[in-house]
Amino acid sequence: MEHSKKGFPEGFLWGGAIAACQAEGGFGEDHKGISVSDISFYDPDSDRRDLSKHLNITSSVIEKALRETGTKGYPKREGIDFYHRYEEDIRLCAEMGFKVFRFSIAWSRIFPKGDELLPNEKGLEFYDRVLTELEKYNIEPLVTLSHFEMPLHIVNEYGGWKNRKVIEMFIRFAELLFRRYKDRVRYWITFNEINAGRFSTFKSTGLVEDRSEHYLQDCYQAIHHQFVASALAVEKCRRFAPNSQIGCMIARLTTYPATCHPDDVLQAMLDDQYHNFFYMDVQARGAYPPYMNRFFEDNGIEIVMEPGDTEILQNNIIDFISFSYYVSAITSNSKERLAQLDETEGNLTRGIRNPYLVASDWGWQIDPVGIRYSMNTIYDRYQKPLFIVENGLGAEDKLEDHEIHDHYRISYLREHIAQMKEAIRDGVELIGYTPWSAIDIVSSGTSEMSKRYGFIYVDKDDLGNGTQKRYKKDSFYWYKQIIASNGADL
Ligand code: BGP
Repeated sequence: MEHSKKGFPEGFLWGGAIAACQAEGGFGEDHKGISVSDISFYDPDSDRRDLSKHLNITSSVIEKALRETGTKGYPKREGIDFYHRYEEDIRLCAEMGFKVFRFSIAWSRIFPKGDELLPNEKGLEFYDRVLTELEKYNIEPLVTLSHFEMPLHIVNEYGGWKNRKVIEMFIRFAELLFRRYKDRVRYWITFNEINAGRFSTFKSTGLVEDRSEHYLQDCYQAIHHQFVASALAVEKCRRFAPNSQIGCMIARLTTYPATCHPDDVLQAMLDDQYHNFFYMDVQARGAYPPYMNRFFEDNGIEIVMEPGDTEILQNNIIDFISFSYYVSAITSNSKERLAQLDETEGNLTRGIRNPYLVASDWGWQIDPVGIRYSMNTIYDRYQKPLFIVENGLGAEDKLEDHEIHDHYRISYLREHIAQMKEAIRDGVELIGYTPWSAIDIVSSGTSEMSKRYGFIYVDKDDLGNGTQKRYKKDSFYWYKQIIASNGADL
């Protein structure tokens, strides 16, 4: 890819992203198993319910709770019915000029329980068809192996990722996909937002959040197992799909010091290390960074490693770094200073409000400059190509006379793309950009349909009412123009 001084390089991969658990629906179809995401749902009467709060999750517990609320588990179990409507959805993305489409392959569709030795062929055939459709329009697939879709059986039977046995199950799944799709997929991501294992543990590692003294220990042990699994996936990818590239993925949690007090500046540095760099250091440099030893010591955590783990991590570093970027937050180490500031919502974790920024309707602070800052800090440290695989604005769009005037989304994206352009001029190597989301899908955090991110509107509400018809938003036409001009016509 030729990087010019002026803007986006030739061949830049413009596109959009979705995840199986939020888009596909097709729950239970063609032998799909229940996944961790399938049991978190929106309940209009008691705000949100997340069954992960139940310690003993079994499918009968789920079915009972779903019956009690009368929601049938809507909407995650129905998604936007991408399982049956993928042809139309991909055609619309092609109409926007997509060069790349990011999606995930649901583990629970291929190995419904997770611990089987043989895959579910029916599940694989669905992804064969999705790839055929993308090939029709010359759209590159960017495939996430794990996007909050672990089979629930693994949580019930094995305790999720804190159990080392899960590595083997995951690798069986990953190797199968590399072998099958080696000539059809050039870009892979191992774990979506691997740092979610610290913040949103249930959907990421299958760990139910609690206050026990083992909780942090279990969290980091589960994350260690994902690191090893990610590195082993890199190894398998190199062996079975040598023409493709494989990357890690984090939720970039950009945090500034609340004041110029040196303690706050230091706190921001520590937050960056613990919540962002730790995950990239292990996967892009191939070793646990020294600052984590102190963190583990201070928190009484001892990571159990098996002989050979250090070499596995060292020998299998990723090809590119991908990340999601939505918001920034601020931090301070002083209770007095914090008391003067408000809290805010954010991706995966809550934060402290920055008085210089405005926030979305869901309280996520909008900070386009933060994307340039983040790209520079990451690229400086690793000098590896970056891929921005999520970025966007969740908003409550209104359908008026078959149109959606989402000027707020256009502004959000325009300002972020302008800052990406600046970062490229700063020298950052950026492979592509897949905003969240290509099309409206169910929100991961709230399980609502009304928190929309797409360029394409899907007529469906939080209660499952609607025609499911697709409508092009104003941002659809705007983004088409951006892609056609390779980012020149902002
Ligand atoms: C990221 C996830 C996505 C996505 C996005 C927006 O954390 O990788 O799956 O949904 O955030 O979050 P939400 O849907 O909660 O607004």
